[in-house]
Order: sequence, then C-alpha cells, then structure tokens
Amino acid sequence: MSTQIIDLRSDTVTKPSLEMRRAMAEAEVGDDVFGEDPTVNRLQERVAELLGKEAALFVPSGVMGNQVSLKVHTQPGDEVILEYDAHIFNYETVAPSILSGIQLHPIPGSNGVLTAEQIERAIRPRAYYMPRTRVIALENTHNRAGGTIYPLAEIQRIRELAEHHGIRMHLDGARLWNASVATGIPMRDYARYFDSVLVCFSKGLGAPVGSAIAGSREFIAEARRYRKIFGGGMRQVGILAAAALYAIDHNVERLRQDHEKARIFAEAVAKIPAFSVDLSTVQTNIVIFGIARSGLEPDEIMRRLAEQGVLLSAGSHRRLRAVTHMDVTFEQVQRAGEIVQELFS
Ligand code: TLP
Repeated sequence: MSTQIIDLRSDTVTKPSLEMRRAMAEAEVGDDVFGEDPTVNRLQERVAELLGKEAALFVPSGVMGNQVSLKVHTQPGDEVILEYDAHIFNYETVAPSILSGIQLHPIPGSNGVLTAEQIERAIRPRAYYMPRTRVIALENTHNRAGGTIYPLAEIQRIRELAEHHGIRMHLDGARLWNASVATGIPMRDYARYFDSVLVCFSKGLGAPVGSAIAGSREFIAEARRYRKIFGGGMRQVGILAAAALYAIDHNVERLRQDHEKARIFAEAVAKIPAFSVDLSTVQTNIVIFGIARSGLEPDEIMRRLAEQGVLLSAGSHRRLRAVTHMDVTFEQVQRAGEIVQELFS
C-alpha cells in the first residue's frame, strides 16, 4: 500500500474543487486592463464592501498586493515599521528595496504583535539625514508567529499614534478571514484602521490564484498603475475572479474547521517531550513548534516525517510549521499527530 500524503506545508496547497472549477468555467469575462471584466468588477466591489473601503483591486498574489500598496504609500528613502517575523520582511525577496527604494525597520514583537509604545520608539525624528517613517505594516493573522490574531484594541492604539505622526497603515491580511472567523469580528472592523488592506483567496479559502487590495478610490487608482508597472495587468481574468467569489461565498465559515484541526495537531505535538509548542499561540490554522530539544536538524525531522507521508515546512530558527486547510480531513490531521508521536516520542 502506498503511503497517503498528508500535506501540512501550507494552506496554499489546496486545489480548486469541482464546484469551484465549474464557477470558473462559467465565468463571464472581458479585458480587465480596460476594466471590462464583469466578474473581476463584481469581485472588487464585493471585497471593497467586505472591507468597508471605497474600492478594491484584484492582484495575482499576496506579495504583489503588499508591494503595490507599499509603492503607493512611499517615496524612495522612506521607511516602513513592521514586526521582525513579518512576511514582508522575511519572505518577499527584499522587494521593498528593489521595487520602492525603501527601508524596512523590523521590531521584535510578542507572538507577532507590536504595541503602540514599541512602534512609537521606532518612529524617526524629523531630520533630513534620517529615514522618513512613512508606513506601519501589521500582519493579521501573523504567519511566522503561528497564525496569531492581532488584538483589535492594540490596532486602535497604533492607529491613533499613526494619525498623530501622519503615518499610513497597511495590513497584510492574507489570512484576515481566519482572524475574523476565529474572533467573530467582521473584517471591516479590522480594516477601518488601515489605509490599505491585502486579503488572499489562494490560502485557506481554496482558490487557485489571487489576492485583492482595498483602500480609498484614490489609493486604488494609483495601485492600478503600479500593478501594471509590476506586470500584474491581466486580461480575461474573470476566470480567476470567479474562483475567488466562489471561495468567499462557500469557504469562509468552514475555516473554523481548519482551526479545530490545528488544535488537534498542536495537542498531539505538545505531548512530545522533544518538541515544544505554546498552545496559547494556536489561535487559527497554523501550528509552529520548536524542535531544539530533539537535537535534530529541521530537515532531518521533515525528511523522516515525509517518509511516513506527513509534509511540514520550516518555520523560523529551529521551528517547524504545520498549516491545516480544506484538503486535509480531521482523520488525516489526527493520523499526522500520531505519526509525529510514533517517530519522536
Ligand atoms: N505565505 C506563504 C509563504 O510565502 C510563507 C505560506 O505558505 O504561508 N502575506 C502572508 C502573511 C503570507 O503568509 C503570504 C504567503 C503572503 C503574504 C504572500 O502571498 P503569495 O504567496 O500569494 O504571494
């Protein structure tokens, strides 16, 4: 019998379901560079409405959404304050310096969360020879911190600070859906504190491709220019927008199940003395756990697990990451937990 693969590397590995593919096949399309794709327009209106913003723009990826947003908000020589483990700082291939000529100013937070006081200390005094603090970028949920949720009250305090200093706020909300489902706080209640918000359809929502950014009409008009400059102007892309609309209609509430699956896996890992996991950080669909006590290299652990069909990915230093999603069942997650216990207890 061949080993069954339980792929917990990321929620990006999900494949479009038959019903989603049907919605894609039936999508009405047009040339979106001319603004003529009705399905894209419908998606953009839907996202703007969900996030309580004037307008939204469909973009090919989360990285493009973040980078276009930073480009619109900044001038070369500006600085962006963000958390040390932020996706923008760690996994976007130095794009902010390459594309916008800006510098990132990372500060270590607690489980991905920065306080207003920490940010205040990082804001530069106005002097022509210093970087100009232009943007505060937050991430919710926070990927590398283990899918943790940003407390709304802290976001409010940070917004007050940003307004006081004339600084813009960007939200990397690739998994804002998860935060909203877990807390019951509507997405727009998070989004209102930000000048720009990124959301992704290609993670827990199960669409094959696609993200969106939202903000003021003026912000989106500029974002559309930079999306084109960055090579992200797409044509009959309603086929992908249809997948995103299908995902919004059918796959948001079910994220709750992914969160339950993550807890099951985390509790299995917590029983292994060689590993360490802070269960209080397992708030959504990501489990980050430490492996230092095992004395094994991350690659070695991942190799042994892969032999048994369980795929994980590397987290930050001496940590591994498991992400639950719609293409793994409760039974598979349970089995993955047992395999980890069998191999490393
Ligand atoms: N995250 C991916 C990897 O890049 C790590 C994953 O497997 O989790 N913001 C956040 C918070 C993300 O987690 C990601 C993707 C992105 C932005 C970028 O999205 P894409 O991959 O669509 O460019």
